Parts: sequence; C-alpha cells; structure tokens
Amino acid sequence: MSPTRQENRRRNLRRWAPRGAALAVLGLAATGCASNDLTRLGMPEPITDQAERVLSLWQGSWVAAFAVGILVWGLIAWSIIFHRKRSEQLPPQVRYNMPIEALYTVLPIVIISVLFFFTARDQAILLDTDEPADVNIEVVAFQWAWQFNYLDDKKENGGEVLFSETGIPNPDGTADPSTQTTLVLPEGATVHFDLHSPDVIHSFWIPAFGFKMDVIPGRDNAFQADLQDDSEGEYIGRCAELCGVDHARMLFNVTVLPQDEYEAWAAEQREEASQAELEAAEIEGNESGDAESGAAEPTEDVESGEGSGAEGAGAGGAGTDEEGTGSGGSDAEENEQ
Ligand SMILES: [Cu+2]
Repeated sequence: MSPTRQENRRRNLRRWAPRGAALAVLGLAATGCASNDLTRLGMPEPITDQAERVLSLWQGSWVAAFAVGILVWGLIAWSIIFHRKRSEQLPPQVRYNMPIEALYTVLPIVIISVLFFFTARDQAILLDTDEPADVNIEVVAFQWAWQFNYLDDKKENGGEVLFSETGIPNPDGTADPSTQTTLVLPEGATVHFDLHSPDVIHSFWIPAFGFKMDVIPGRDNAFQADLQDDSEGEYIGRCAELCGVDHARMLFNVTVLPQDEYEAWAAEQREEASQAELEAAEIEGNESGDAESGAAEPTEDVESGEGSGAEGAGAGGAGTDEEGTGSGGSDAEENEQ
C-alpha cells in the first residue's frame, strides 16, 4: 500500500469516526428516553406469566437479530467508506479462504441453534397444562362469535354448565364493543382454556396474553394462563384465523377483576342462571298445561321466555347443545347463519 493511500485512510477514519460515534449515541438516546413501549418492540403489555416469557423470547430474538444486523451494517459501511474504488487495479481477492468459508457456515448454525433452544424450551413451558387450575373455561369459537362456558359450575341435574357468555355476531358488522361477548377472569388465578369449534378453524387470541392458539373442529386444544396479580383491567380478544366472510366480526372483550369482585360476579351469574332455569321449567309446565286445556294464546308465555330465559337457555348455544333450549334456540340458529 502506498504512503498516500495510508494517509488517505487515516484521514477518512478521522473524518468518519466522530460522525459514527455521534450517530450511535443518538441511536442509544432515542431508545433510552422512550418508555417501555419501545423496549417491548411492539408487544402489548403482558398480563400473564406466560406472556412475560413470550416477551423475553421476543426481546432476546431481537437482540440477536440486532447484533447480526449491526455487524453486517458495520461491515457494509466499512467497505463503502474505506474501500471505495480508487483505481482500475483489482483488489486482493479472498475466494476459497477456508477460515472465512467455515465462519460463514458455522456462525449461522450456532445462531439458529441458540434461537431454537430458547424457542423449544419456552414452547414446552407455554403448552404445559399440568398445573391445577383455579378456573376452567371452555372456549367455543363459531362462525362468527364466541361462547365462554364456565366449567366449574355445573347444573345440579346434569353435566351441563350453569352459565356461559355467548356472543351474537353484530349484525351490521361494526366493531362495537357493547355487542361483543366478554370473557371475565379473576386476577392472580391460573386459568385453563379448552378450545372447541363446531364449524371451521378459528384462533383464540388475547394479545395481552402474548399468545394465540388455533381452535380446530374435532381436536382438543388447551392451554393455561397464570394471570398476574396487578392485571385488573379491560383487554381485547380476537379471532386470528381467517374463518369466513364475517371473520372480522369475531371480536370479544376481556375483563380481569380482582378475586372478590370475580367471586361476586360468578355468584350473580349462578343466581341468574338458576333463576332462568326455574322459569324455563315453569314455562314448559305451563305450555304443556295450555296444550292440554287447549288454550289458544301462548303469546304471553313466549314473550316472558324470550326476556328472562334467553341468556340462561342459550347457554348451551352453539357449543354443547346445538339446538338450544326454549327461546334460546332462535339465538343459536341466528348465530349459525
Ligand atoms: Cu374465527
């Protein structure tokens, strides 16, 4: 190398080094002054222990990607700045350089192996359902809404669930939260989800869980979530699998309540459901009585049935009891169209 070229290179370095350093400091400051939003790299704030794990995996993967990126960008910048074409003479070629070729092969294998190890480890933990759960919920995804059956409360006379939250697809297709089903959960609890679909493949997704799982007809998918102690709040839920023309309507709300408020809510649901069951039984009795006596005016009975019995009777809805019972049947039919 000629003395002038060496001189040039040194001058270049003097010129570019401070600029590069300034840029690096600016980059660091930009990340340092931002809130947690930026360090989460687009992930929602986690509300379960599992979501924390997913977040760590996500961040770790980005750190690895950035390390590779910075190395590659650095090499590109270095070549552009210090190795521009200066003459017609071909620079020294390094083809078939064994150490470099070996590095090209070994380094990606090492990177992929490390990423695979952490991914496989976390996946095994995320899919573990052995821990005894505090709350068991059957999620039924159907075209195009959700039903949440609270499995811990069964009807006294049979194995049916006592209460459920059943969504009705919003007829005008807008994302109006007031028409969406709400999944109510207690904070600090371990919740077990069983996922079932009577029609096509859906995907149960609560972004704040950092997790989604497909709901597949004929397959028993399940997972558990350990809700954190300070997770009280309102969250959103989505279907994350294109499941038909009204897929976009498959929205739901998630409300996480403190333990005592959840207990109160569940007690209220139990009470309402038992009441509705009683009324439904009464109506059935009346109807058979009317039929026997030949009464021609069942309108009053039907109306009262619609009002009070719809929620409880519709509980079997699209999931466990496709016909529905009493007036709930009309709801279930609507849902399926
Ligand atoms: Cu869906």
